[in-house]
Amino acid sequence: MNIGITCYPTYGGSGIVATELGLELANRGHEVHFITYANPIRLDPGIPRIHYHEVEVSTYPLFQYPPYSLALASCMAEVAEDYALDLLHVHYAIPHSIAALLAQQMLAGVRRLPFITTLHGTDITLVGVDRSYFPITKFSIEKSNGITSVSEYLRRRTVEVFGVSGEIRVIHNFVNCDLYHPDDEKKGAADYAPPDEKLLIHLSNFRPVKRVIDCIRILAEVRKRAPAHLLMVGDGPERGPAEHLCRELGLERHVSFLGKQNHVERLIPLAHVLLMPSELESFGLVALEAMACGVVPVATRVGGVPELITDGEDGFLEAAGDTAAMAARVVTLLTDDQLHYRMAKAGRWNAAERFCSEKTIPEYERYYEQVMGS
Ligand code: GMT
Repeated sequence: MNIGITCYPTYGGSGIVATELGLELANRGHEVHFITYANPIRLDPGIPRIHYHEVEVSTYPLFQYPPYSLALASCMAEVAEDYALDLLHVHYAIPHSIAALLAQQMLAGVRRLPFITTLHGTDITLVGVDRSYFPITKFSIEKSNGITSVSEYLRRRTVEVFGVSGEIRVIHNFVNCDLYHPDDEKKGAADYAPPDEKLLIHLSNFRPVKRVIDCIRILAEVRKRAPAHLLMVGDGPERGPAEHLCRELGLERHVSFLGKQNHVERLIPLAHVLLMPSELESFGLVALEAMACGVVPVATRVGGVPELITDGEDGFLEAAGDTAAMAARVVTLLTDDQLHYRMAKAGRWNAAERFCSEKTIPEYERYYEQVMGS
């Protein structure tokens, strides 16, 4: 198939899923065309069957807001025609879905261009419900030729909030279990902390919904009972406040802010525990990546997270904001090696059995064929 993929190429779960999906599809022999405003972060150049088309958004003094969605629609239509695309797959509804609809209409009479919208979370739970975006989000979802959501929770929310009556296919996020795997020796941890300190890790885009500051509070509690060092990976608006809190609590030496990292599969396995104290996650991709690496997630019981993590078996779930409970779970994992071993193994098993790319990519392929044939 010739597949066009549009996503936010920046540091966010939806862009990562779209990029990994494109790579896996190319690996299976499909031609994949990324249509984005920048090269997606996990996309290294020179990969066979991967093509990248940059959306250029010209500015003009009259435009207070450059019309990105229009430039995107034009680029989608152009690429679809030039490269005989069979299908567009857009990740994150706003504004990608409406741009795909425009591209489809621009090509009417020239070629058929069905499009699939994958809903990721904040496009429904935060941005989509905003009054200014609600009607267009609902419209673009209803006009999509196929809709998928990354969790059952998100499917339900979409039906509740937008009253969508058509099918929303749940295709859970996935992980490449060959790339993301445990490192039992964790030798690289010595680059960050002395040998008696185990590593905790947090990765996100540091937006308020991630409750990044809770990670610092959790570490402060944990260190009263067990030696630990925290790796903070990513960047965003909450980084400043988190660094400030570290200084206030005298934790500077025990937290490393690493900024945005491309090869997180090399960092995650160094840790013992992942902290994901989010207010809301429609899925929680980073928890899946951690489980594939044998790193036990201590997370919140929100959104679609319980579809991935079974509390007490392959991770721990607590209420959002309950940093004391999360800290207690972390201490248990750092001090009880047998429990940690059991839960790490269970997490790896869950990731490999239920969420590995070999299982999920064919689900997307089958859905593409269904949508193209309908
Ligand atoms: O979490 C973010 O802020 C980024 C956002 C995105 O769309 O880029 O992530 C959402 O999509 C991820 C990939 O499907 C999910 O794993 C995240 O749970 C989801 N985030 C939220 O629902 C807050």
